[in-house]
Amino acid sequence: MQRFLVILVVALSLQASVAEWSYQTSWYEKAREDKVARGTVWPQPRSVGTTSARFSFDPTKFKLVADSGSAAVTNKECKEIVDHALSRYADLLFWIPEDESVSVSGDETVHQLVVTVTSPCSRYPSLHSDESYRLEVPASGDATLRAQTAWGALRGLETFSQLVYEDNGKHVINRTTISDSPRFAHRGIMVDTARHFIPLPYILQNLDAMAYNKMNVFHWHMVDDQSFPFQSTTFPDLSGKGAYTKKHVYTPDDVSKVIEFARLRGIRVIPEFDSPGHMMSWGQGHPDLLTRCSPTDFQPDIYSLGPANPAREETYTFMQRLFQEIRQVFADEYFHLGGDEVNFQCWMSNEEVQQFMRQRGFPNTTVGFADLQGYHMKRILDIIYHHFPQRTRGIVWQDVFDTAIVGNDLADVSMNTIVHVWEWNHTRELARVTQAGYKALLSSCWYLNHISYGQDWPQYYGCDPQDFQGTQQQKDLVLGGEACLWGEWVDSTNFVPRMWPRASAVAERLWSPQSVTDSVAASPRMEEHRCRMVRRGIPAQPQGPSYCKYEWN
Ligand code: CP6
Repeated sequence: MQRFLVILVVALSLQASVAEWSYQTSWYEKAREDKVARGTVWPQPRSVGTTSARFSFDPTKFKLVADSGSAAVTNKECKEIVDHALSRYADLLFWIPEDESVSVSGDETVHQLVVTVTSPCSRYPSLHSDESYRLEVPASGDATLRAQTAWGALRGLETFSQLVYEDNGKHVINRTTISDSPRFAHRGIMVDTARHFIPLPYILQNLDAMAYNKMNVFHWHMVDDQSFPFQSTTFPDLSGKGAYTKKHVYTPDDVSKVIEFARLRGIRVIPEFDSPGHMMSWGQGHPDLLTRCSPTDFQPDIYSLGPANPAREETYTFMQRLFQEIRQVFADEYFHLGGDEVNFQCWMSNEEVQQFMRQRGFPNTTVGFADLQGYHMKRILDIIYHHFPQRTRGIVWQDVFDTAIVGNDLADVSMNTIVHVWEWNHTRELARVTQAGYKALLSSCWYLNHISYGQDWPQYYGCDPQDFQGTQQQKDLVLGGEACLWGEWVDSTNFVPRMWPRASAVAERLWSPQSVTDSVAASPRMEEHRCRMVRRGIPAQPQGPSYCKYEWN
């Protein structure tokens, strides 16, 4: 009997201490209150007016609705985009499990968010899309979201979803007015699917994460030396012989899925088909496209196939037929045409190329090879500018601009072409490119494949695309930039965690006003944003010792 009592007392006190533990706010949680910023938005909106007046949500009753008198309902293109977004955000808005949620009866509650779109919509987003919106959670009545386009409505819905936070078992939102628009029109992520194949579900997951960060360009560095995963119907041998295996390919159906998934999130898909360099995988099925390099004393073990062979007319008829197909598959006005890192040694070693250079009067010097690269890029640009009925525009890596200057043939690079700056000393390069009147994109300081010990996002955060010597007119030529994730050391196992939340630093730099530069001030918002991504199922890596309340979904 006595023993039974002892056991009973021990059991009761244990239970009491467990209960005490589970109902007490832990010191971690208390410390965390200072580290996170609940209900804050990433990237920081242009203008936020917020008050401490607070409303609760009744998740069983709250509705996201489209304003029936507006283009969000009356215009077919708008309606499709908005309806899809309303259903996605209805799923993201509330997360507290039922057994942990507290009744809101007696609280002031928000009943609905009404989404208004004021103009008819385009089917696809573009460089010129208006993404501005105005969001109001007023003292009384419905919350409202107003945008000119469906793209603005998407950005506003994301903001609204981020304003909702959790307080003692309730979903709440502060009375708030937000007026927002992006600083740059081109806010991109470059994904390399050639060094490693990235399976479709990861590409789609990354598009979701991009939408959570208001990024709007997926630059698909689809093919490269190592593999050619794009399944072309015109030239099946490109992937048939150039992909890693028959399974490591993107079929036409896969590509359409990506484009549609991106479109519904206001994301443009810009494919890159790089030439004349980085084309070795093309040569598996079409060896005549490439220059055969002879071994040289300088590089005795040089690859036997090098850059595209610019001496043959067939090279350009091939490229034209391929681009014709790509033009039909991809919807965006822009193509990325590459043009980076051309191996002049190989061109120099090939007799046919040498003869072609003599015919054209290109000297056998660096200038001559720059001329030759310029000739190739001009042929490629001519294909897209002159042979397509639909206007198409090109983006090229900075090498094309640099060699055009060396070759004294800048006029061959159409002024419609955007120059993508990727090498170091980017401030000097941005000044030169915009001085010549070209539009520019920046990536040099946003190479997410570069890793180091510790927290590196403040470094990305500190790089500003307009921070160079030049006139306002020059700075206005900078359209934005892209975070690049080159794929040599990245596959499906580490792709998403390596990208996020480091790309979020770039997202805020490209969206928020120029004055938003303090990474210490941004840190609690970043912490909150990272956990929000984790809660939504994006495996965004930690930025230091911490925890997220919801880590196991
Ligand atoms: N692949 C291709 C690459 C790079 C480029 N083009 C690259 C070069 C240097 C660094 C990172 C990436 N891996 N096709 C240059 C645009 Cl540091």
